[in-house]
Amino acid sequence: MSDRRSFLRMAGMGAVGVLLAGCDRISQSGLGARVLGSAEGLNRRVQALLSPSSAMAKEYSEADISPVFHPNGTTMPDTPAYQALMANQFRDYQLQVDGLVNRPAKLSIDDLKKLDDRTQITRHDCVEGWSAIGKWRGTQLSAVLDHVGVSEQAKFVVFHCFDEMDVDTPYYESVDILEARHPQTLLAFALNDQPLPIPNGAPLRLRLGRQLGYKQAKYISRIELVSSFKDIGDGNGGYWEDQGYEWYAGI
Ligand SMILES: Nc1nc2c(c(=O)[nH]1)N[C@H]1C(S)=C(S)[C@@H](COP(=O)(O)O)O[C@H]1N2
Ligand SMILES: [Mo]
Repeated sequence: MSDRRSFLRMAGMGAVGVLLAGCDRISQSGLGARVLGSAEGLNRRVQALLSPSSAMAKEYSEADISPVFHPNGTTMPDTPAYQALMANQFRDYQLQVDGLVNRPAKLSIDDLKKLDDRTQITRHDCVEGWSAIGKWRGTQLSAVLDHVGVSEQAKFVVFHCFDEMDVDTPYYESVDILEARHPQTLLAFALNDQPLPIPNGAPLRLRLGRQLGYKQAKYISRIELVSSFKDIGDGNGGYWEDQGYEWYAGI
């Protein structure tokens, strides 16, 4: 009896361990993702009942800003393309926007600032169980979408990142057009009044007000408008989604 109980306890702890390690590379087993997946499925149904898709995430005051914004996942992409940009303080960086758009574009950080420049203080929640409040400055993604003109067939916005989680497996994420056009969806280039630090995704990262940490793609190289993400990665809409996480990660 007691053996069985301690076994169950250990098994339970194992699952929690995998869950907590979720965003780090050590969790490749898929177990944590499945446990998490069912919790998130429930979360999504509750969320759908409670909050319309237009709901705003809470915005905080300067006094609420976390003293340290803990970096997680990749903290220094080692790909040659990224290293080359970094060597020149990202001055040559251009965000590529293409796919199902009328006018594909390459936009520097200055170009983005001219399209839209705003600041918001919101909370980031990681599935590992930590949160941090940060002051983000960036460009509304909807301003970028208006600039390039989105084709009618486009359903999703895919964020391609510079960092590779495995050989030839770049980090990526995606959201639907509604989430992309939410007023709090930003392409952020500054955190807490400083240019975005490298560990937090320099020079440009996604900030969604209402979804979990792994959706907040760092080190964005390219934004692609698509009608389906089945041909990207393993076809589930994101690196962690390909490991079993829910695509919709509402908070
Ligand atoms: N490109 C890229 N984006 C990423 C990750 C990553 O490893 N690579 N990790 C995700 C996870 S799990 C979290 S919690 C947040 C962490 O953001 P931070 O480093 O600014 O805390 O970035 C997300 N975006
Ligand atoms: Mo995370």
